[in-house]
Amino acid sequence: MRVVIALGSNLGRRIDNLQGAVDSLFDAPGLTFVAVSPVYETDPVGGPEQGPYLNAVVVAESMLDPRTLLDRAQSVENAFGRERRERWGPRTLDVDLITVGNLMSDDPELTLPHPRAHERAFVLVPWAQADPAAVLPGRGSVAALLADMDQSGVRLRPDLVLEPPA
Ligand code: A4P
Ligand code: MG
Repeated sequence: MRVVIALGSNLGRRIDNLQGAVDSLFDAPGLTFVAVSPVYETDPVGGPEQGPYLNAVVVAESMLDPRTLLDRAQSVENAFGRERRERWGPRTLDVDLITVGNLMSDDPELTLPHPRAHERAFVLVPWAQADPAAVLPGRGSVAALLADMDQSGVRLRPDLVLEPPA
C-alpha cells in the first residue's frame, strides 16, 4: 500500500530533525522509500504562539499494518526528543500518517486519512510536489484541494534539501 507521512519541526536543528526522521523511518524492514518532497518553511497553524515550522512529506510503500506504522512514527518522534506538553505546541519532530492506502478509520488513536490533512497547506503543498497525482481518500485530488486554498503561509526553501534515506 502507498503510505504518505508528513514531517514537521519547529524546535532545535529543524532540518537535521527532518533528515533524521527520513533516515530512521526506513531503518527497519517493511517500509520502502518512494519519494521525499522539497522542504517548506511554514507559518504555525493553531496552538500557542510559536516559531515557524519546516515541513515535508515522505511517500513510501508498505505492507505493514497501520498500527505498526504508527508505532514506528512515534518511536522516531521519541528518538528526536519529542516531549508532549500541549496539543499543537512546538515540537522537535512531528511524524503524522496522512494516508495508508485507501484505509478509512475514525479511531482517535489512529484516524485515517489524518483528520486535518485536507485543510492544511503545509501538508498538501509538499505532498503534491512529491506525488502530483496524489488523491486524499474521501476528499479528492490534492491538486484540486490546493486550488481553493490559501498557500501564502507555505514558502519553498530551495536551500534545504532532504536526501533519500541513508
Ligand atoms: N493520531 C490519530 N490519528 C493519527 C494519524 N493519522 N497520525 C493520534 C498520527 N497520529 C495520529 O498526536 C496526538 C495523537 O494523535 C497521537 O497519540 C496519535 O495516537 P501527537 O503527535 O501526540 O500530538 P500533536 O501532534 O500535538 O497533535 P495532532 O493532533 O497530531 O496535531 P496536528 O494536527 O498534527 O498538528 N503548523 C505548521 N505550520 N506545521 C506543522 O507541522 N503541526 C501541528 C500539529 C500544528 N501546527 C502546525 C504543524
Ligand atoms: Mg502529530
